[in-house]
This record gives sequence, structure tokens and C-alpha cells, in this order.
Amino acid sequence: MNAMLQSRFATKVHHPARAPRRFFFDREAETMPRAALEKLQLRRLRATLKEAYEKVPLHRRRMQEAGLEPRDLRSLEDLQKLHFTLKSDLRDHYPFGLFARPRTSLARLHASSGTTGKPTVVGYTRQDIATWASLMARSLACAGVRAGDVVHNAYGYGLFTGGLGAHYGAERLGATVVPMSGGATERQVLLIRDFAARVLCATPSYALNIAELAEREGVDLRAGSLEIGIFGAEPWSEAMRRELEARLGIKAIDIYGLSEIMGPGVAVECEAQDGLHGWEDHFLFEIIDPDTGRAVPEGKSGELVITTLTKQALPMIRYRTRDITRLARGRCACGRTHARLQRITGRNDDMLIIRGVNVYPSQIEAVLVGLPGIAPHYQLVVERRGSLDELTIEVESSDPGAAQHVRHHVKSMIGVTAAIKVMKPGEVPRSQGKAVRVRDLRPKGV
Ligand code: DLL
Repeated sequence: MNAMLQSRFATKVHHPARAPRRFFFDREAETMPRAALEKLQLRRLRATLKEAYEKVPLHRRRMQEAGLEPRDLRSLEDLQKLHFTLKSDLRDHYPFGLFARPRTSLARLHASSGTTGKPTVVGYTRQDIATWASLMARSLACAGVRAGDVVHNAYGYGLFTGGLGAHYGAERLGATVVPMSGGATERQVLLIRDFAARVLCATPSYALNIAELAEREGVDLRAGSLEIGIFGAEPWSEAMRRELEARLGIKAIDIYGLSEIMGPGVAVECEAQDGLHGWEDHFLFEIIDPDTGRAVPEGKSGELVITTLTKQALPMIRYRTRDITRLARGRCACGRTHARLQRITGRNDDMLIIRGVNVYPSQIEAVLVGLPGIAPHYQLVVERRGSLDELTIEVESSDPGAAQHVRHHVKSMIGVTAAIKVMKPGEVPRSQGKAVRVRDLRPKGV
């Protein structure tokens, strides 16, 4: 960080109500010794399996096919004998077929639009909503948010879990929530400034959009009250973290979650920013090889699989997230004992294979963001020429000669040959929620 930015940090507003630095929303749960945590997990797992077996025909059928009953599960390792649950299972049992509770006992439904066909519907009992609020409060506290803070919530409200998930969590923590949702970016900038928000919740791509608009309007958010960004819902890179931290004058914290499991607050970074603590008293995390379905060796990367331990309405058994990460179980500087997920590089389905090289959009982002003369906005266009997939990277620069420079960096850092299209500043579409990074122009069904 350069000296100018550092001196800007020094001028920040001080929040007198702030509690001491090391703060846990639920100290006992967050720092539970591993043996106690595993004992709790096994007890909760057995209860979850029993419920799923008795109340959800799909789970009962799959367990019967494997010759298993809930009571056969004696250790956490036995989990590996159980079936997986896929996103397609949710769609095939649309809308309520995987629910373990009658529809009349549900307090809320959320849904994801999905790119093809039917949406994925998830449901919550009143207790599920309370659990989610506590886990989200725990996540926000872990990220450095405190009671009394103004939390500007720019995650979309509605069927998406981001807005309401962050909202209930911030309220539960005792913060003051500004329920902005996405869009109306000029108003966002003014209200962040006028209400003296300490915390910004948004997708990283939308936070960048807010930062850019503030700069254009001459509002210096770096000198203001903002101190923490809670960013997630889409893959982002370390380079993007540095960019957002510098442009907003904040500490940018990565938060992970998915509707099928709960919503935001499944895992979050602490102030050490060294992996996302996954809340193991409520979820079991496994990493598998996506091709074989088998566990990868400890510490290796693969597909994240999650089993819920306390969800009532929609218990999930070995849900295949398609997200690629790795797990670290070592002790964290913050004192929390829960395993850490490494930054999620992307989804299995987002991986592009360009002339035989596997590449995730976030890897390209890591190269582009921070390149001098290139704005941190981009889109990837994939087309089929003959039997090969070709990639065009659309970047923004006021220097039309930037293409060669970008092509060279992408080739040398990732090994991918891509065409570069230099667009004028402002021409790459700006995000208001989850950014659409890839325009896939390949013929469908090939
Ligand atoms: O995106 C929940 C959420 C809201 C998380 C706000 C964080 C903040 P879905 O719409 O169901 O739920 O999308 C879930 O988004 O499987 C990942 O592929 C991706 N994703 C979520 N958080 C991250 C992250 C919400 N921090 C899908 N890094 C997940 C990378 C993420 N990808």
C-alpha cells in the first residue's frame, strides 16, 4: 500500500462504540476443541440422517439402495458410504420434494433462477432462519463487524439469499442495517457517505462498480467511514482484493455460501485473511475428486461437498457444490478451531478448456487486475472454431495498443493463448450483483 493511501487511512472516523479487537459472537462454539467438535458433529449427523431417512423419500431410497440405515452410521468416516445429492436432484423434485417438513411449517422460501429450466427452491423453518441469522452474525463478527456499526447492505434482496441473509445476520449482531439491495449506484455512494457506514456488503464486482462511481462523482470513500468490505457470492481473486482495498480504503473479507446449504455465512475469513472458516458445528465439509467421487488426500484441492447438521426444512446429505477449493485444519491466528476453506477459485462448470489448457475466469482476473493502463473490468467470450474453443478477452483501456501487452501476460502467467479486444473505458458491462464474466457463444449441445 502506498504512503498516500496509508495517510488516508489515518484520517478515518473513529467508532467509539467498538468492542475490543478479538471478539467472538459465539466463543464456545467457535473455539471448540476438535474432539468435542467431532463428537457434536456425529451426534448432529445421526439426527439429520434419521430425519432425512424418515421424511425425504429420495434419501430413504438412496440409503436403502446402498443397504444402509441411519443407525449404521457410527463414525464420521462412515459418511463416505452415503450417497451424494446433486443440484439436479433439487430440480427433479421441484419445488418441495426434498423438504423434510410440511410446507405449512416453513417460514420462508428462496430460489435461484438457474440458467436452464426450473429454479432451485430452498425452504427454511423459523428455527432455520434463526440459525442462519446467528451463523451470519458469527460470520460478520469474525470479519470484524461489531454491534453499533452501520452495515450498508448492497446484496440483492429478494429470492437471492444474499440480501436477507446479510440483513438478518447484521440485525442479530446488533448492527444498524441499511437495506439498499443492488442498483441505484449513485444513491449507494451518497448513503454510504451520509450514514457513515463502516461496513459494505456486496459482491466484489458490484463493490468495484460503487468505487468507480464514487471516484467519478468526486466522493472520496477512502477518506470516509468505510473500514470493512464483506464480499462474496462470486469468485474473485487476490488481485481484486488488493484493488478493492486500495480503492475503498477498507479491509476486504471473503464470505462464502450457497442457497442449497443455507445462503451466505457457511464460511468466512477472519481478520487474518488466511482462508475461510467453515462453521463445522453446523456443516460437514469434504473435498472429493470430482471425477471419481472419492476423498482427496488431506490438504489437496477438489470439489467441496457439504452435509448440513442442523437444517430442519431442507437437510442436505453430501451436497456436491461444484466449487473447487481445499481444506486446512491447522490452528488459525484468531483462535478459531474450525477448518478453513481456501479461496474458491471457481466452479467446476465454469472451467474453460482453451486449446487443451484448463482455465478459470478468476485466474484471468488475477492477471488483468493490476496491469498498468488496464481497468479491472473484463469479459471472456468463448467461441467454437472448427473443433477448438477460442477465447477472446475484452478489456478496457484508453491505450488501443494495450492488447499485445495483455496477451503476453495472459500467455506467460496462465499458458493460454487468447485474442484481446480493447474496449473504451466504460464499455465493458458493469455488475449490479453477480457479474457475468463469460459470454459463451459455442453452439449448444455440442
Ligand atoms: O451466492 C450466497 C451468498 C450471498 C454468498 C452473499 C456470499 C455472499 P447462491 O446464489 O446459491 O448463493 O450461489 C452460490 O456462488 O456455489 C459459489 O459457486 C458462488 N460463491 C458464493 N460465494 C463465493 C465466494 C450465494 N466467496 C454459489 N467465492 C456458490 C467464490 C462464491 N464463489
